[in-house]
Amino acid sequence: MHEIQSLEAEIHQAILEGEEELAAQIAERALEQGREPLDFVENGCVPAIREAGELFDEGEYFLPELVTAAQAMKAAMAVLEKEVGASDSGRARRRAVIGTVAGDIHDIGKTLVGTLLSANGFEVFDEGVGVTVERFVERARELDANMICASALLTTTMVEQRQLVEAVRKAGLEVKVMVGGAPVRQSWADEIGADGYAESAVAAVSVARQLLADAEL
Ligand code: B12
Repeated sequence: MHEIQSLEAEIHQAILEGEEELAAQIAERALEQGREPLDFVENGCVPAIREAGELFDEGEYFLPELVTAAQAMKAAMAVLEKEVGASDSGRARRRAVIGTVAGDIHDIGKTLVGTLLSANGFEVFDEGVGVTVERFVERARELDANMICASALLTTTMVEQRQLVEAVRKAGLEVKVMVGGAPVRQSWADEIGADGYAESAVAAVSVARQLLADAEL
């Protein structure tokens, strides 16, 4: 029992200290010990990066420390993501274009959402960060996607989600738009006319499934 707690505590500390290699090693050890990768991401890694954010807010951390913490988190996630159940792949493929909106470089949450969607039978096209509205629309059209997932982490970039919804409607695309990211709320999704919102990667999978079931795909 102690080992379980200590692995989480260890990765927490490794991320806070920006220890990239160590974080990856701890993630490997967690897998070797049969830990469920998603649980480990959510209970070990996510609280650590959030704490790094709080320390940044409080002036305890400066940007370089936040950057190295994020790098350590990504190194751990790269190890853990490989093992996030590929078991559901027999399901009918549904196509999702995912990205972080223009002007925003935060990609940890977006990548987690993409990984989980893909582990749950979606074909995911990750366009990375700084994705313009035009690019989202163009990719959705050329891939004949069922869904666009747009992540925004800054209050200043959330407006891109509104423009995205408008552009998708204007283009007449039959594609659901799902929005998310730390500052995004259901009320914002409603206000901009998005089809869906989820507060976490796990919830994003059920919302996506529901939206596409509603569309009778
Ligand atoms: C790590 C981090 C960084 C890293 C990003 C590294 C990377 N590769 O992503 C670095 C250091 C580079 C960074 C830079 C900056 N950051 Co920063 N960053 C954070 C921090 C601490 C954590 C974000 C994170 O990864 N969380 C963990 C993930 C797992 O959570 P998540 O992103 O919320 O995603 C989950 C859900 O939201 C949801 N979700 C996410 N996307 C989507 C999409 C869809 C479709 C759905 C359905 C769901 C969904 O599912 C995810 C998993 O459960 C946050 C603080 C916070 N509390 O969010 C600040 C924060 C977002 N950053 C902030 C700021 C200000 C900046 C900078 C402007 C700082 C600067 N002065 O330069 C720059 C931004 C530059 C830019 N143009 O983008 C502010 C934003 C404030 C605001 N009101 O807008 C925050 C809130 C910190 C703060 N309190 O000041 N940052």
